[in-house]
Amino acid sequence: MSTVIDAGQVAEHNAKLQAQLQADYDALGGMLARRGQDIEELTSLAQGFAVAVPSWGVGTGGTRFARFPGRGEPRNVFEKLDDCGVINQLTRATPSVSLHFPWDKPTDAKELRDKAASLGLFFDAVNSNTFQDQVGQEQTYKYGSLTAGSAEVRAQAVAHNIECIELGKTLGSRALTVWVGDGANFPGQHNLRGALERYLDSMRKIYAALPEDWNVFIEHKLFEPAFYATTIADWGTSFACATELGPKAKCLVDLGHHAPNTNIEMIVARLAQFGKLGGFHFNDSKYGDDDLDSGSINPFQLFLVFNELADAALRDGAAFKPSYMLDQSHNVTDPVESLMNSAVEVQRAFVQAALVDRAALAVYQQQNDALQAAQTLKHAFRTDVSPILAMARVRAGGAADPVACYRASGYRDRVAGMRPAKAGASSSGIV
Ligand code: AOS
Ligand code: ZN
Ligand code: ZN
Ligand code: ZN
Repeated sequence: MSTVIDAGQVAEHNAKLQAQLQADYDALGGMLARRGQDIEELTSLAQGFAVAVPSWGVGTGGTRFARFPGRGEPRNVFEKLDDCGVINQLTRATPSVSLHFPWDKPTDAKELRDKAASLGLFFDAVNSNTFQDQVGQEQTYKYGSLTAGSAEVRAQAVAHNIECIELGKTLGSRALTVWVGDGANFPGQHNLRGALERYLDSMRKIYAALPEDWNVFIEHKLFEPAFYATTIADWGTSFACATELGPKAKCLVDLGHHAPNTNIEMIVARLAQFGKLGGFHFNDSKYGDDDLDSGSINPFQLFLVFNELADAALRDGAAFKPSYMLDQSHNVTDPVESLMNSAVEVQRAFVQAALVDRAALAVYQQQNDALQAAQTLKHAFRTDVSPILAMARVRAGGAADPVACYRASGYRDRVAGMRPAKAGASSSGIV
């Protein structure tokens, strides 16, 4: 496997931090042992964690107002993969990439698959895009795609999704994520029930094109770009559609796609209970679909989501395997740094959730001891598992401190020289 950053540089970085890391690790190990927890088990658990990187995340996102390009932005999917390779090389937590078509459409799929393999990467769910018009496209999505009143528009949107499945098959993906911005901006603009009927009709055709071992993930979102009535606005609609379509259809929860203060962990619990939790788009938000870095605003919520996932894993065993993906927009940071940090923050929540004393929690719940039940969760959440995460990375060949190692490597300067700025590089401002 080729590495993007010189492996010697990573080893040198780790050597400098090794004594300090070992001391912190031993101290944490002692504390956890007193609680009856084995740090080695937690470290191997952390090593087993993986979250996919979105190809669109390695470029600067932009907003509806402007996009301020960063230095050395990837100009095509091959360069995006190089950046994803760095993220995984240093974090060892992101071995897969989620592609978005047509942004990432390869001229030669095999070449793309080989490139990924050479970096030790593989492809996660593929994403379709019927929320923009592409140059040369026959029908416009201005008034919807899978739900459009026009049969021609719907046929084009269905064909695009089927093309995504075909591309995904050649790339080794096993799932298609469908997010549509379809909806209405005015009361009366369309028939609310009719739009969902058309959506289901389109999705049935896409579903029929899925290979045996594939899933389709339905991603709901409260609003934007449809500001009055988004067709797939909530998990209830998503659940109903996934149920209607069949066992390969599942729901995808993007953390930023809910009304403020929504209890997302309860949505996760519901979907898991009924076998329809397909996966996640992790990010954080303060007001809406902000697409901020995971764990940057509300790490406790992220922990509570993983607490539900840990509970579901205990109940359902190996069969419970939701897909984890990041979906963020980076406007003021180096996307590689943000994605590395975010992957680690999601991994942190995963490990913290494993620290919850579930036997004690069950007793407190039984006794209606709300205070101690809440404290049991807080106790796990307050534990700084950073040494476990760092040790997991180092043991797997990653960096003790990914951002410090990345900065010292000079990667961004190097690619800035090779990738001259291109107007409009990367995707849209919609993420
Ligand atoms: C849109 O808000 C969604 O989060 C989708 O996942 C979208 O397809 C992706 O962010 C790329 O724009
Ligand atoms: Zn304004
Ligand atoms: Zn998303
Ligand atoms: Zn979004």
